[in-house]
Amino acid sequence: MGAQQVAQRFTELYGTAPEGVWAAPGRVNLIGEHTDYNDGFVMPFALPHQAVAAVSRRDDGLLRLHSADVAGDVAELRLDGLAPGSDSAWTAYPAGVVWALREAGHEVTGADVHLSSTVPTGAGLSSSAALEVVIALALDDLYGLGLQRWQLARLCQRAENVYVGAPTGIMDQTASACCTSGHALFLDTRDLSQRQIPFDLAAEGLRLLVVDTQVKHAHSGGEYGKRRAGCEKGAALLGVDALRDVPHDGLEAALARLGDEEEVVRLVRHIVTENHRVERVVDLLSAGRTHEIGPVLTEGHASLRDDFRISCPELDLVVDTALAGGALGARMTGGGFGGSAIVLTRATDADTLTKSIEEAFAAAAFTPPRVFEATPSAGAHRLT
Ligand code: GAF
Repeated sequence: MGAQQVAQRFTELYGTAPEGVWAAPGRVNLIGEHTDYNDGFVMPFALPHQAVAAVSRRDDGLLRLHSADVAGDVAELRLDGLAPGSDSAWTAYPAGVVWALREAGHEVTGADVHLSSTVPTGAGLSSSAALEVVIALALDDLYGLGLQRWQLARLCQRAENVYVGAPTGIMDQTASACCTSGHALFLDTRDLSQRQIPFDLAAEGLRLLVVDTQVKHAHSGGEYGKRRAGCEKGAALLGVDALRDVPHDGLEAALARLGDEEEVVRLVRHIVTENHRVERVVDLLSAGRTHEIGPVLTEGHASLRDDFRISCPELDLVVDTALAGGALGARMTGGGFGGSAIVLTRATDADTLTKSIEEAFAAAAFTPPRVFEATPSAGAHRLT
C-alpha cells in the first residue's frame, strides 16, 4: 500500500492527518545463517516488500495501534501498562518498541499508528523486524531522539527478545534499518560494523528468486532457542566468548576437543564454516565474480540441513529442483523450519526454474509455493 493510502486510512481512523509516514523493508539473507547470535558475519539485503506506518504523537500516555492486515478495531494500550510477555498478538511488536525506547530512557509520551505491510508473514523474510523498525524510525523522527540506525536496530532487537520473547539475533533489525538499494549488507554482528557490497544482479544477467514454501515458522517456538543454547554450550566448552572466535583453520582441532558431544560438534561446524562462507561471498562479490557465489550458497544449505538440522522437505525440494534445473546455487534463508529458499539463476533460466519448482511441489502434494524475484532495495526511510 502506498504512503497516501496509509495516511488516508489513518485520517479515517483517528480523525486527523498523520504527522508523517515511514517505511521499513523485510529482508532476505544471502549467506550467514544463525551466525548473528554467535557474534559472526551475515549478509542480508532489503526486499522491495515493506511495512508502512502512518504515525502521530500523543501526550497522554496512550498508544493506539491499527493494522490494515489484521482484522479488528484500534487497539488502545497504556504506556505505563506495557510489560514484557503481556501481549501475544501482532501489537506486541510495535508496543515492544515503545517499551524498549522508554526503558532506555527516551521520552515517548504516546502515539497513534496505522500500519500496512507487504512483507509476507511467517516466511522467513523478517516481517516482524520491518514492523519494529518502522515504528522505531517514526518515533525517533517525531520525538527528535537522534538515534543512529544501529541503535534503533538494537532497541528493536530488545523489543523482540524481551517484550515478545523470541531469542533472535540482530541481523533482521539491522538489515531493515541499514540496507541500501543495490547492495548487500556485510555486517559483523559483534560490533555492528558494516560494509555495503554492490550486488547488481541484473547487470550480471542474473536473477535471485525467493521461493516462499508457505510452511510457516516461528522463532518464539523452542527449536530456534535450542540451537542458540547449543551454540552457547559449544563456546563455553571451547573456552571462547562466542563461536565467532573459533577460526576456520582451527576448526578440526576445536571439533576434536569437543569429543563425543555429537550435537555440539555439528552446530559448531556449521557456525564456523558459515562465517567462512560469508567471507568467501564478500571476496567473490568484491572481485566482480558474482556468478561464482552459487556453490557457496549451496554448501550453506547442506550445512543447515545436515549439521544445523533446520531445513524441511519443502525447502530441500526447492534446492534440489533448482540445482537439477541448472540454478547456479540455492539455499534456505532465514531462521528455518519452513519459510523461504533463495535460488540464484541466470536470468534466462528463471521462468523455467520457477515452473519446475511449482511442478515439483504439485507432484509432492505440497501447498503451492509463492515465487518472486528479489532485488536489493532501500532500507528504512521516511516517505512523507
Ligand atoms: C531469524 C533471526 F531473527 C535472526 O536473528 C537470525 O538468527 C536468523 O533467523 C538466522 O540467521 O531471522
